[in-house]
Amino acid sequence: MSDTIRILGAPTDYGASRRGVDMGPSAIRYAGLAATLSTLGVDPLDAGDLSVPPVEADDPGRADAKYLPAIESVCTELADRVADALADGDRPLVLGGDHSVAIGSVVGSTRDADIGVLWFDAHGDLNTPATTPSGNVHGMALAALLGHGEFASMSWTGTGIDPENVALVGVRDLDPGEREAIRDHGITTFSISEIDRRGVTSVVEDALDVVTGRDGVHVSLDLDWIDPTEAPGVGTPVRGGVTYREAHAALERVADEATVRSLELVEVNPILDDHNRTAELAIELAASALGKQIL
Ligand code: 4U7
Ligand code: MN
Ligand code: MN
Ligand code: MN
Repeated sequence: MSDTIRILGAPTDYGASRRGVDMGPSAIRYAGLAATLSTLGVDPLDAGDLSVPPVEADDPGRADAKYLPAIESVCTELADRVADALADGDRPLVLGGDHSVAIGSVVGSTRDADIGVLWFDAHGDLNTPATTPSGNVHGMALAALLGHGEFASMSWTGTGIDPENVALVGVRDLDPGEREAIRDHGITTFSISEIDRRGVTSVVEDALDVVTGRDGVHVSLDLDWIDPTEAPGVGTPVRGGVTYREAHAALERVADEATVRSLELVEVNPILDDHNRTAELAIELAASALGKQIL
């Protein structure tokens, strides 16, 4: 694999309840993404933003999966762009956008490979249209990728990923249907309480045991995984997240132990942010995941 990181912006907020994450790619670029990547000795190649179809804001379509056709269109294009980057020997770095864009990133990353998926999030993202309390597809992204419920019949979300190759890290806000999904499908899940008890390094090492050993790992980083005092610019903040250093320690372990095949930074909402600090943190964490050395 070359040392080129291909940046793909996916400026959509159709999967979220609050507007603003569609400006995530701009905020992350503005915070100095390309310059930071260059200091790591990798070549940033900015492939620009995907086109996002305009939709009528007051017509989300079905209430149990809002804006689903628009999300399908974005994710289908994103999957192709991610797969193309990998076929050219570049590593894709996807900038969300809300977490529904992960459906495109992971579908693209698995197209020609057998991968593990590491999902850092306050939430499980394991709802389906039948269990969702909100109708927001960003809360269903992982369920879609695993083909749960109605997603089993949607070919654009299909990955064939085995739930045994997925790890959820840092969750602290699950809905009843998500708990059931974790139990029924045997998805390895490390709660924030387990991080409290055992420490983030040991927990992430266990998560890495689950996801490594195949062709590479997709790292999905929802910025609401981090405590809102450090990452206030997210649409669905949940108190009690990992600290600044815990987040870095986790991604440093990822860089040490895994082949990061594809990476995404999602749910940055500049409207709710404090002087772009959440976008800055997203970049720093990407640098740690890509092997930034302190010494
Ligand atoms: B994110 C929620 F009900 N579970 O489904 C839902 F709490 O990508 C939140 O992790 C989903 O930010 C959050 O709407 C999705 C809710
Ligand atoms: Mn999420
Ligand atoms: Mn989340
Ligand atoms: Mn969120």
